[in-house]
Amino acid sequence: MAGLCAVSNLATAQAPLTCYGSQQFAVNADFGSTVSGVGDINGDGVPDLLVASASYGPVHHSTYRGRIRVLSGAAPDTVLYQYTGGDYTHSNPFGGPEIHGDYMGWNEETADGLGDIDGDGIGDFIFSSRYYDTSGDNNAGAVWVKSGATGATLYSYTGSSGHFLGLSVRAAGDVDGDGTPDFVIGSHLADPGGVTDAGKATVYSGATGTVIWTLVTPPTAQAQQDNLGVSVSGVGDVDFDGFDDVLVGAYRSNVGASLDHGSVSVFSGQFGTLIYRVDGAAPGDQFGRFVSGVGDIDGDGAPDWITKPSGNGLEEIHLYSGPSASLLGIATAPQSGQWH
Ligand SMILES: [Ca+2]
Ligand SMILES: [Ca+2]
Ligand SMILES: [Ca+2]
Ligand SMILES: [Ca+2]
Repeated sequence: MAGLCAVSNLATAQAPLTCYGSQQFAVNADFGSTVSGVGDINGDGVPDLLVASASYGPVHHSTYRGRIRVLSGAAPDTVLYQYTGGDYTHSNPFGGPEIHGDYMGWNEETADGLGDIDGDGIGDFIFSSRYYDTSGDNNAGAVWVKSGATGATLYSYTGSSGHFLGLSVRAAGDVDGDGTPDFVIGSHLADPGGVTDAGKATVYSGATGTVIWTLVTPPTAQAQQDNLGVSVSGVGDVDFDGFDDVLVGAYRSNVGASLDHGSVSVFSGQFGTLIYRVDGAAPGDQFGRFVSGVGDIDGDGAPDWITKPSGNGLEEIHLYSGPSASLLGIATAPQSGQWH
C-alpha cells in the first residue's frame, strides 16, 4: 500500500493534514516533509495533493534522494505523478565523500501548487531539490515547474555551486497583473552586487517562465550573510494597487551593528521595490526564517502574514498586518495557538 492521507478540508487543503508513511516510503523517509494542495489535477472534482519524502532513497535513509508524489485527493493511494531526486554525483568540497543525494522536497517550502499557469484549465505545481548537482556545480539546487495536466516540465532552473537554489519555492499570486499566477524562488546564498550570501529572491512569470523581478535588499541596508530569500511567499495585494506583492525573509540580517535580528521584507509586485521591512526585536532572533501569507486574518479586507523566528530558542509565530506592518499577535508554543 502507498501512503495514506486524511485531509480535513479538501477544498482549501489547509492543515490539519495527517499523513502516514508506508513500506514504499520507508519509515524514516520523511514522508510528508512537504504537503500542499495542487487543485484538481485529474478532473474528478476533488483537489489533489502534493506530498514529498525528502529522505527517500533506494537504500534506507542513506542516499537522501527525495521524492515528490502527486496523490489523488479522492483516493490517496493513487499516485498521479512521481518524481525522484538524483543520487550524489560529486565529491564533498570539504573533503571525503559527498553524503547527500538531491533531497527533493526538503521541507514544507519546497513544493507548492501554483494554480493554472499554462492556461489549460488545470492547476500546475512547483518543487525543488536543494542539493541538486549540475554537471559542474556541487549543491547548486534545482527547481521544476510541472504541468498538472501532463506531469511534464514547463520550466526548470538551476543555481550555481553551493547556492542550494530552491530552499523556498512558492506561489506568488499574480504579480504582474497579466491574469496568470506567478511564482517566487529564494536564493539565500546568492551574492548580489558581490555581497557574499546577501541573498535574493526571484519572481518569475507563470505565463512565460521569465524573470519579472530580482528582489534584493536595498544597497544601503545590504550586508554579508543576510540570507535574504531563505523563505519566500506570496502575500496578496498589501498596498491596494491591484498587483499581488511578495514576502521575503532574511533571517540573518542585522540592525546596525547588532547581529542576526533577521527581517521580513514586503516587495511591490508592480514595481519590484521594497514596500517595508520589519526587523526582529533582539540580536540572534533570526526573525523571518519562515514566512507565509495567510489571507485576511483581522478582517480589514487586506491580506496579512506570519513569520516564525528560528533563533534564541523562540517557539513563536508572529502575525502581522499586511497593509500597516503592525504586530497583530504572537502565538507561543506549547499553548494551543491563542493569539495574545
Ligand atoms: Ca495548467
Ligand atoms: Ca502573472
Ligand atoms: Ca500590491
Ligand atoms: Ca487584514
